[in-house]
Amino acid sequence: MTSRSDVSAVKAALRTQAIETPSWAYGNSGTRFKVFAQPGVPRNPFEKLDDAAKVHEFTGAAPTVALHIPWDRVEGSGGYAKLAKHAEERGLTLGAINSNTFQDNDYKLGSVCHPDAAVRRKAVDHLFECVDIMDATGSKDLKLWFADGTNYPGQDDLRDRQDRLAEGLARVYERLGDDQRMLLEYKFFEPAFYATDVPDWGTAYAHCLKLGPKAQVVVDTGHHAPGTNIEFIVATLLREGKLGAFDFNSRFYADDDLMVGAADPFQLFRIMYEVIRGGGLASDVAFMLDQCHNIEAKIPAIIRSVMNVQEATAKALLVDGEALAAAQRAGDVLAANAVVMDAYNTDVRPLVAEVREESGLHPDPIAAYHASGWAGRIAAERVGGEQAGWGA
Ligand code: LRH
Ligand code: MN
Ligand code: MN
Repeated sequence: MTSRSDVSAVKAALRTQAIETPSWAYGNSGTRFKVFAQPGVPRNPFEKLDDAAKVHEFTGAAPTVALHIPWDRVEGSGGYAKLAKHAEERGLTLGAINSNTFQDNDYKLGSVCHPDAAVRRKAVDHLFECVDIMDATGSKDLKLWFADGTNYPGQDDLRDRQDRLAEGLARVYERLGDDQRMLLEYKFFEPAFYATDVPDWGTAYAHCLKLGPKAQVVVDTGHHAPGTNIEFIVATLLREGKLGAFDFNSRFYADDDLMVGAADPFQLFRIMYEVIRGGGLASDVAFMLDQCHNIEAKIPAIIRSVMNVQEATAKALLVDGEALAAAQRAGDVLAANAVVMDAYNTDVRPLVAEVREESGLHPDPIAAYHASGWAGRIAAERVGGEQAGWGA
C-alpha cells in the first residue's frame, strides 16, 4: 500500500490503469419504454471503434474495446481481422468478446441450461463461434452472461440445470487456447425472477473452480441486491485468484447501467481499495465498463466514466496504509475509519489532471473532446444507414 506522501508512486500506478469500453455504449439505447436516438451514433462496429478511439485519445486510459456478438457481427471472410486492424490503426485493441444467448426465440426457457439438448447445442455453438472470433481478433477474454433461469417453482429442476450449465461450460473451456480466458458473470435476477442459474459470485466461483485456471468470475457492479457489500466479494475473489474482470456501472435500483461512480462514488472507492489491497491493479483483472447512455451524450459520458474510475483509484491509492494498519492493530475504530475517509475526501482531480499533462494529454478530457469538433463531424457524416443500438 502506498504511503500518503508517495505521490509519484500513486501517479505511476494511475498511469498503468487501463479501462475497457463496451462497443454497445456507443450505440443508441434506452429502456423498454423508449430508445431516444442521438445524431452521429455509429452505424457499424467500425464506427464504434472510431468513437472509442476518441475516448482513448483524450483519456489515454481506454485502449481496449469489448465487442458483443451478434451486435458487432462482421460478415464476410476476414471481417474480424479487418475489425482488429481497424482498431490497431487507431491505437486500440479488441478486448473481451461478450456472448449473447438471450435474444433468440429458442432461448425462452434458457440457453446452456435449457431442458432441450438441441437448444443447449445451439447455445454452445454460439459460444464456440465467439472463441473463433477471439482467434481472429486476438481477444483474450470470452465473457459469458446467461439469462438462464426459471420464473416459477417447479418449472424446471434446479440441480439438473446446474449440471447442464457445468457441461456446456466444460465444452467451451476445452476449446479455449492457452492464453484465452473464460469470464463468468453472475446476476441475481432478471430476466428470470424465481431462480437465476448463475445468480451470485458463489455459484460463478464454484463453476470456475471446477473448470480450472482459465475460468474466472466477472463482477458487474449492477448485479447485486441492494446493500450487498461488493468490495467484500472483490476481496474474496482476489484472495482466491478468481477475479477476472469488472463490468463497471452504477445502480440506483437494479441493473440500471448508469455511469460508474455516478450513483455511489464511495462504493467505487471501496471496491478500488480492495482491488489495490489484493494486488489487482498490477494483475490481469480487466476493468471494463458495461453501461448504456440513454439520455446523455455517449462519448462524453464514457469519458466521464473513465475519469470516475481513475479518480476512485487515485483516492484508494492515497489511503495511508501504515496509519491504517497502526489504527487497526490498536483497535482504534475511529482512527482507522478516519484514515479511509481522509483519502476518500481528498480532491484528487488536480492529481489526475497532472498525470494526464505529464503524459502529454489535455488535463480536462471532456473539454478537449468538445473542442475537437468530433461530435459535429459524426452528426454530419453519419447520415443514412441504420444506426447501431443496444441489441441491434
Ligand atoms: C447483463 C449484462 C451482461 C450483458 C450486458 C449487455 O445484464 O450485464 O454483461 O452482456 O448486460
Ligand atoms: Mn454486465
Ligand atoms: Mn447487466
